[in-house]
Amino acid sequence: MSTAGKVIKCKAAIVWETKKPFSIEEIEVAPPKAHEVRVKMLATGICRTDDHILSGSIKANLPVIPGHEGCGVVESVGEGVTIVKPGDKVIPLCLPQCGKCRPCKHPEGNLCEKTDFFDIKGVMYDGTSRFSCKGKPVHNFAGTSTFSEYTVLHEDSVAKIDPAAPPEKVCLIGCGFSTGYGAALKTGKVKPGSSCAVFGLGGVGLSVVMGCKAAGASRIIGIDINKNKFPLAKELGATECISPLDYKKPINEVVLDMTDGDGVDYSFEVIGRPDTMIAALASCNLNYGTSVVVGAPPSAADITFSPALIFTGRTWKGTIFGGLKSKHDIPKLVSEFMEKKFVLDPLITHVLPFHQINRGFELLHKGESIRCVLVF
Ligand code: PAD
Ligand code: ZN
Ligand code: ZN
Repeated sequence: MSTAGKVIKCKAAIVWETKKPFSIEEIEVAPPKAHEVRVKMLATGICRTDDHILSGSIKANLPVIPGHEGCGVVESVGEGVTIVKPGDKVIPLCLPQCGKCRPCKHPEGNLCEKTDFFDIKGVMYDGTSRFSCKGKPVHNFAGTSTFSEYTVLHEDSVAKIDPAAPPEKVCLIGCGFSTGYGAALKTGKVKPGSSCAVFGLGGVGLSVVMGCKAAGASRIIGIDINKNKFPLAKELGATECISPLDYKKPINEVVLDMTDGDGVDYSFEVIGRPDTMIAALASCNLNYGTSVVVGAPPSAADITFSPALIFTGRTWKGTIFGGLKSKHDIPKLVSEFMEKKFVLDPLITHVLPFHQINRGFELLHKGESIRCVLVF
């Protein structure tokens, strides 16, 4: 029996209060309105950004259903939707691409004006939510909310992908992989033969390592306080790995020592801490080095740094979604994955049923997982 046009009752993971585990609740998902798409989720990865919502370090309106790294199949579409139809396999876009705003039209831009990452509202374009629980509206996150059996996306936030793509793998292309890989190739524009340092070897940092390797970097220094991350980092392309905990001097001085005082050509901060953002900046060459901030800063954090760090010529950049244009680049990355141009399997250390989401976050907190994928 078709569910199109009807309210769907299903399970979702809700944050009612920060610093508490998710509650798995029965929710009601309203049908998609005009230019919206209702999607049945097949798989979703757990990204540190979801944990920032859970911990409250990124402020969201509560209650909220997080999750932004998923893959699903279209259940029904609202009026006027032509880009997808029921049955299409899709990746929700945590960074939308409306195609009409200035950043969408700019060749180097990707921060679509429809983005809901800053001053987070957690509602659809008409100001209302499609989710409710116990009679109360529930907010969405990043316009995606993949921690739900069904979600509703605006058509700006959906990309159709190869129907043969395995959802429990390509869901990573919805955020972590693309962010890291794009940070190296698109934002950093790493050159062949160059040296790189990657601070933080989680799912996103390891994707930066893969991007640096794909760009032809000859030296990739992986940096993490958790040495358990080192073997995989080396498997994916890191030429050496170091832990700041093994040294008395600041880690940027260690990187300078390792590079005859030159510093690396490119450094990437993939943790989300102001102190490591400065350390990464100071690790790249003082004249022609480029440092890219990938880690999401806590909502409340400011950075104090010496202007001398950039006065000598360093470039300091940020990146959102690896500088990629989501709707345009995601289907291409999925095709490249299907053509075996890069791997995702090593990043996926755990696969759990959706109802074990709290176990998945425990693995992240304990530093035991790289990417834990939840399947529905
Ligand atoms: P993760 O928690 O899996 O990885 C972070 C890694 O950093 C872990 O291996 C930690 O052990 C390591 N670490 C923590 N503290 C330190 C330290 N002081 N020195 C060295 N290493 C340390 O997270 P992730 O890979 O999922 O995400 C990384 C960051 O990227 C996080 O802040 C997330 O919010 C952000 C992100 N940004 C975007 C974007 O568009 N810019 C997209 C996706 C994720
Ligand atoms: Zn993410
Ligand atoms: Zn746009």
